[in-house]
Amino acid sequence: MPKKTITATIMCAGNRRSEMVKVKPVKGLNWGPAAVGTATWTGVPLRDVLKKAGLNEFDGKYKHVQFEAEDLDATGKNYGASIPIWKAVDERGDVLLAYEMNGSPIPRDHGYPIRVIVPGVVGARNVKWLAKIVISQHESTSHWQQNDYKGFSPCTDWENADFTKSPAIQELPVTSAICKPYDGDTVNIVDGKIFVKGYAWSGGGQKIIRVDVSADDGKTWHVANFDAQDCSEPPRHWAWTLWSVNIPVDQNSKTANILVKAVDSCYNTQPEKFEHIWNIRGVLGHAYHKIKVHLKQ
Ligand SMILES: Nc1nc2c(c(=O)[nH]1)N[C@H]1C(S)=C(S)[C@@H](COP(=O)(O)O)O[C@H]1N2
Ligand SMILES: [Mo]
Repeated sequence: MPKKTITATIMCAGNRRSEMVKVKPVKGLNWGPAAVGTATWTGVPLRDVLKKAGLNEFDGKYKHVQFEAEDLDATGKNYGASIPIWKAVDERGDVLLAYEMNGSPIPRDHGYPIRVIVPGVVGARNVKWLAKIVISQHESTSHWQQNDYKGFSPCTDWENADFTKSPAIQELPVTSAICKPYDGDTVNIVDGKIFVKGYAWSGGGQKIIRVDVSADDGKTWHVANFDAQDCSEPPRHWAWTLWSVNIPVDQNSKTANILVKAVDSCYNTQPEKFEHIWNIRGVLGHAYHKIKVHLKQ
């Protein structure tokens, strides 16, 4: 079976939960903007394996592909997830049964020996330590597919949350983050400007078309340069865009509030505040990334 290599960003649904908990407590680990990674993955296309197993993608008999893993959760059940069948059989979906990460066998922590790579889709469906594939009429019955990794209104609490009413997260919304400087750093001003860099990414293979950065709390915006971008044909922009900008700052001020927001090829962008997207599980946290730095002349 011919192998295939893609570069894809794997983003946790709880990326930036640490900012959401500042609004109100949520359930889940306190990930910051680093609950994300990008790697080059090599494997065989899942569609080829399904075809070889006799799946006729057009007969409409099956709606989901379920993945079961070797690891067990706290209740003793195997980790599991599923994706819609269209994503699995579409040649442009690029779903891989990967056995190499960055040209070497996948490290144990990242899913050795086989990991499903579902590019453009939330980390939770990129199942590591793959044990079993099931094609089905139904989504995975795992806790992670049914009763977790779903979005809710800010007014929903654990008493009134109905997990059957929210769809499982698959493609994630557009997001971005400042990686340098860190929040609270002291930054040198050079020719009236400071240097800021980070990443931007959108789910579903959407391309990042622009990144806007502000160093005055949103009064003025500057368009960042792209230092690395996934140049694949749409809709296959699976890897993040790395951006940077030299941004003018108010030299009379001791501090600057830096904001970033990205725009994807659907012209979707990020919400301003975590307050308005807060949810009980702290997922889908893609509000503007905001840091405060101290300025040094
Ligand atoms: N088998 C298995 N696969 C899994 C998980 C898991 O707990 N078990 N966690 C998922 C989640 S929630 C994320 S965000 C990614 C993290 O991938 P990484 O460890 O390569 O960064 O793996 C996904 N695949
Ligand atoms: Mo995750």
